[in-house]
Amino acid sequence: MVLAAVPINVVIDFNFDLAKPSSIKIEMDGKDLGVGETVIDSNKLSMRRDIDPNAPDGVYTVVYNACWPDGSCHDGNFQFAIDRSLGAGFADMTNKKETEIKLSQIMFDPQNIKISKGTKVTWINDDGVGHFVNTDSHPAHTYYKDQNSKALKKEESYSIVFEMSGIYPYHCSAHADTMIGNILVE
Ligand SMILES: [Cu+2]
Repeated sequence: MVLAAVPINVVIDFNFDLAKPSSIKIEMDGKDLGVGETVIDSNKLSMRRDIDPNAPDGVYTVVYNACWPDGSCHDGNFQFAIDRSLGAGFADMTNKKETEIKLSQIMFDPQNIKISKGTKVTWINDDGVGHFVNTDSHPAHTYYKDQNSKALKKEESYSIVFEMSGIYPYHCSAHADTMIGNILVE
């Protein structure tokens, strides 16, 4: 995955209960860009760690140690990249109090937008089929838990205000493979 800005956190989902001392490192060139402690979510199925908001462009390796309540642990890793030049392709909605995204023809329109901190984003369903707004990844929807709507029928809408800089990848959980979008908060 290549992100157009620094993620607000790195979250990893599991299908078993996590326990201490589970940990996440977010490494580039041997340096850990993670900030603060690794946090296990209250349902114990996800763990997350913040990342330095000034993390540079490049490829990151997430190295994690996931522990079970019985004390056994296993390691894993995966990569993601940050490339701020991708933000040039985003629709510029900065310096607005509010902006709208249509759910139209099973797509988010516009698909990728750039906004300023404090902007209210409203999604409106123009389609006859139901849609959702869900934070990545699918189906756990844990990256930014505040960005999860109920099922939206035609002409129904959903709004949230984005207060923190970073990239917010999201999707519609009814059309998770193709109906995807990004909010870049400057
Ligand atoms: Cu949909």
